[in-house]
Amino acid sequence: EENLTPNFNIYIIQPKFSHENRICIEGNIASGKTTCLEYFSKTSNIEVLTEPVSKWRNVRGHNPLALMYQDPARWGITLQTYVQLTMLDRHLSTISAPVRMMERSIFSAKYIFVENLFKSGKMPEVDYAVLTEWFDWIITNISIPVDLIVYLQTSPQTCHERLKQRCREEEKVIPLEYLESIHQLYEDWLINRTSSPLPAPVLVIPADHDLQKMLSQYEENRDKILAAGY
Ligand code: DCP
Repeated sequence: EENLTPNFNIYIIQPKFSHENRICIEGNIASGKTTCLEYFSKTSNIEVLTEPVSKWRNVRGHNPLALMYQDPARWGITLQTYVQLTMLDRHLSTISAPVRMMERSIFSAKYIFVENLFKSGKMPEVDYAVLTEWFDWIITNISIPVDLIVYLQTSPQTCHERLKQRCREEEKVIPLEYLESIHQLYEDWLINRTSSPLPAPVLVIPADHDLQKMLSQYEENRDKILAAGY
């Protein structure tokens, strides 16, 4: 029988290197993902993609990140639609080294941030439904390979302290409770494994420590991280 369904596999990812390791660094807001990425960016043969947060703060002169924090019920879908696009673009961009490390993923954007907005009653059900349809379409029709998730596991209190020190204008309104619910969603996804599917194996790195200790932990885990996918 003729198959009338169009073939939506529009992205054919050709491996460029004999092994390609795609590593996603995950963790709460201000858990130290950027520091981790910066540390490994000094290693040769690694391509590091930081989170496109500058785009979320400026799309054609608009700041959907700030709008989302000001009025999540109105602007949550606006930010999260754009986050989903920028994440997809990152995942699909041509890989330029045998190892690629990126900050967060299209998976945590949906399973953590969209889920949090909806569950906390800050996103209308219709917005959640539309975002979910988009996400489901993307992951069924487009291949998004991930070989390892590195979970920087923090306490919400530590993130709150770091957030206050960092002083990013948009984030001044984030209360501890917000970080607690993001934390719980991460734990249910990556540790308890009771919520959403895992796209890759998970390596957990305790991340409440000071910078020096964090850097030595990254060094200790270097081989485990970089050998992912082999
Ligand atoms: N954000 C969001 N929805 C997403 C992804 C991120 O609302 N799907 C928000 C949370 C933060 C901002 O975007 O306010 C930047 O997020 P990150 O925590 O990923 O970036 P950080 O710079 O905080 O990471 P780190 O401090 O760990 O380096």
